Amino acid sequence: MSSHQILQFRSDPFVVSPCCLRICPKVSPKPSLPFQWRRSHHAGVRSSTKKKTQCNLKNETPATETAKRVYPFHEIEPKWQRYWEDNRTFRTPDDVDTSKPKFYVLDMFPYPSGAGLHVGHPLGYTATDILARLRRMQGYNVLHPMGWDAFGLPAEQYAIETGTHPKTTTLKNIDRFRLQLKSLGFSYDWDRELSTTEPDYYKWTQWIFLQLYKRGLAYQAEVPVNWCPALGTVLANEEVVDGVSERGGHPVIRKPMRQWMLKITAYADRLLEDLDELEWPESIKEMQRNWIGRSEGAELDFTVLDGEGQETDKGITVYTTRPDTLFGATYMVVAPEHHLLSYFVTPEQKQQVEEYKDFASRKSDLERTELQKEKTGVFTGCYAKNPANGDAIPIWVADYVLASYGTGAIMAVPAHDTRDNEFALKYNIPIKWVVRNEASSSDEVYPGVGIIENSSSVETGLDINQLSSKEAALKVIEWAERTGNGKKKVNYKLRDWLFARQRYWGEPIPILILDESGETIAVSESELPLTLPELNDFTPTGTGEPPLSKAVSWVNTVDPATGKPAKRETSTMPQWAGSCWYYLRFMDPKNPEALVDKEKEKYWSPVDVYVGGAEHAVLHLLYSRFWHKVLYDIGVVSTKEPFKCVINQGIILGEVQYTAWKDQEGNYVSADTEERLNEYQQVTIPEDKVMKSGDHFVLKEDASIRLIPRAYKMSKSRGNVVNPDDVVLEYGADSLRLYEMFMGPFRDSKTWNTSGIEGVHRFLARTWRLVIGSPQPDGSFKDGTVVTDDEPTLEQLRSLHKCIAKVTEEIESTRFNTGISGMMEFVNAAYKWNNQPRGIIEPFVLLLSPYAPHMAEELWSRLGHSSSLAYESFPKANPDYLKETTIVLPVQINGKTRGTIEVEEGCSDDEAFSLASQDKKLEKYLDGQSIKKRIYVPGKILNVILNKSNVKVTTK
Ligand code: ANZ
Repeated sequence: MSSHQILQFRSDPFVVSPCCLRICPKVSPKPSLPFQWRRSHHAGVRSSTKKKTQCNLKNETPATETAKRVYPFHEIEPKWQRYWEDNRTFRTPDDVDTSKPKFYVLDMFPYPSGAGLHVGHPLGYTATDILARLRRMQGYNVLHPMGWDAFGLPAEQYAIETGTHPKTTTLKNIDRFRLQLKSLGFSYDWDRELSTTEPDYYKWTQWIFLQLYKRGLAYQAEVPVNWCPALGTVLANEEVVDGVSERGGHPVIRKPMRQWMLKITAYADRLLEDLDELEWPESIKEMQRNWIGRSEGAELDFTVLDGEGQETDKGITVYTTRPDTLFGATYMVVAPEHHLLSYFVTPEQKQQVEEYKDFASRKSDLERTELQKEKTGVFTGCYAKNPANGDAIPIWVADYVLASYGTGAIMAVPAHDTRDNEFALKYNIPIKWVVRNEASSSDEVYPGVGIIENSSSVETGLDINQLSSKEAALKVIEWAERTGNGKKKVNYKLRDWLFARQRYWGEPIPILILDESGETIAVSESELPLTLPELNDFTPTGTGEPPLSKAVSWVNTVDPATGKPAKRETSTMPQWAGSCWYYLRFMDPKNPEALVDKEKEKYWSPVDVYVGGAEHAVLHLLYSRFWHKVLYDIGVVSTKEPFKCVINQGIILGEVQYTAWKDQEGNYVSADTEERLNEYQQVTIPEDKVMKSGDHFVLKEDASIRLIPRAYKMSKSRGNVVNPDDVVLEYGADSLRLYEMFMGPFRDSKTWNTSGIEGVHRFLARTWRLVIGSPQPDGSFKDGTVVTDDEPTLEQLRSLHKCIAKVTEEIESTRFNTGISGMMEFVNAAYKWNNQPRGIIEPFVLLLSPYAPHMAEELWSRLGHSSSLAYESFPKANPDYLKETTIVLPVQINGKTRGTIEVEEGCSDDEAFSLASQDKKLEKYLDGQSIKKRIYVPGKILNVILNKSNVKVTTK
């Protein structure tokens, strides 16, 4: 999760990373091959000695394993991809029959990075693809589109370094991503593909901006940005590491600059309230609630005192959620940026305060509010009057108070606030306890609520002693409102959204600024899109002016209404913009007249299932919900919320790595014997040199040396990145899809394990052989199948319907991994049959198709069907075959009960007898005996009468 969640106070939105809906980690070490089938030999064969996995269904020996697991995925997969493409199989027509139910399933669209797809991408994409394929087969109209969140920094940085236009880089990367996605067999409607960088698309992003502007929801304000004097540029937050620029390590300061802001705070309450009706994971909703951070409290006024202790006409307003602690306020703190600071700082303290302000300007809000960081601050030399009791309390300046939250000033109550307590102890400020309960002690900070004490003043007439915190807070607010000392106040941690970047590769903001008056004017809607001017030089201007200011002829223009000279806004939109509303455009991607046609929107809204990384649980989802609500208010969309159900897939960590430690002599040191392991040299041990011993991992060569196993996030530097292209090349797309679904519960983090792919690959090969038959001596497979037209037996029908019920239920509940187990069980059972009836195999192929669509299509076609199975009816489980129908039948030998057997309810005399004679316990009575008579009462008893002379005498 992004570190932003641990912010105590919502810092300005600039500190959060820009949204490209990318899945982290996003790098892949190998320059990827152009994607298509580059090997014509048996790409599926890998002379592997890797150990078997859970899904090795049969104990095949390694020698036969290689030959057996091959199936011609390298022929099948491109063939079906071509078929789908040529036939536009997954196209959702514009004029769908709207009497049918709809299903809109969406992936968070990727940022097409130069590194290509990462194995994290197909995790979510396979899940949505399975859902899309299932719903199509269940008769829904399905919308399953894909596009590109393609504006952003990397292409621009690449342009600065190489001179390649970001557009060129972006198009190249998109082409590669598209090929890669197609090679995985995802059933996207490629006719609806869009990119946020296309003028036809960003025309509407700009249009939405204009609607916000016209409603006063887009405005300009002076806000602090990350300014790097040495590089002469404003930096995005992720380009600043520990206060210096990531490139070059130059100091970065916070500098106020005029910026475009979006008034998301105006929607704070609705963003909060409407969360309740969403089918989202509670954890995401809670993260959104915390981010919005609604708190109720009071604004209280403290009068500033002069050198003689007399009241001045200046006041400091604080925001507090604990008005009940007012009598415990023994000092005040203002943020270093507080607008009144320079008015009351005394001449003696001025220099110290200035130095402190400078010191604080180099820190991010995140650093400033980190709880564990030591608090720092400077006394202003000035005092204020506590309105409750008239006490003169010192005013400090400290950076743990943020200018951007509340009023930028606090009343500090060191007995009841942890940060204030730490600060007061450090600077020797009095501490006064005013809240008690049984959990509080007399000399420790107590942040909880309780009964109020030490809180009465004859002078001001305020007495809250003996009240509960809640009652006291109400009384203080009522008193403050009556006496003019303050008022009730609701606050939000959510800040308005900083909506401008000093960058080239983004949507131009459609605003003109009149030269004469500085007045801002909206570009007329009919002039949209306002296209990005061509530029050859992308380097920063050095002045903080955005690169677009270099496009002089574009910048200098006139206001068409008055003919007055004007300049175009040169900041561009942040990367979040394009991803805020793309789900709407997919409903009607080519409409030149409107952002989305009203009827189409009504039919397709809301997105039924939205899948993506947890890193977008807050900002992307919040920003799009905000825009959606604005669009709802102006009648563009018909629903209050854009996404009905959101699912975050887990992260895929790299393969487990084993670490050992060596001492100075190069001898191994066991991880459990030494305490100070970090003093030793770390070495990574290859998997084949490791073995498991009890719960631990040890060196094979010396089992006394314990190792530490750990899975790390995939990263270039660790060299543990898995490239999906390589997996597809070696095992096929169906195996990759199946493996990613089989790794574990969809929402959990999982570790990559190559032998796991081999396991699912073997399952697919077994399925193939089940239907097609064994390979011929040269390894090739016959055309056609081994399927017969026999009537299925009851047992076969039961296996099939159990599998149908399981797969359907598991997909519906997004438990994709256990759906696969259901199919594995079926294939296991089917291998024991001596025929494979069509009535069983055909439905099974349909069941398999959402997971392994290439193989399923091939089998379907070999089963004699001439078109794709994509719109065949998904099999339905017949409840008659799901009933538990076995019973326990007592077996008597010569009238004496000797044991029991488990039989199918309606089984025949012969079947019952055959089971009895195979039963371990009964075998000894029946073996080699001549049978006189069998008395079988179905469902009740089997009695076997033996010929007398043969009766064995058993003595007990
Ligand atoms: C006095 C007090 C006493 C407070 C006490 C807390 C506990 P939430 O709940 O997150 O809204 N505060 C207010 N503005 C601040 C700022 N700009 N920077 C840092 N801290 C600020 O937090 C509100 C509380 O955080 C406020 O209530 C204030 O401290 C502090 F026993 O006031 B309190």
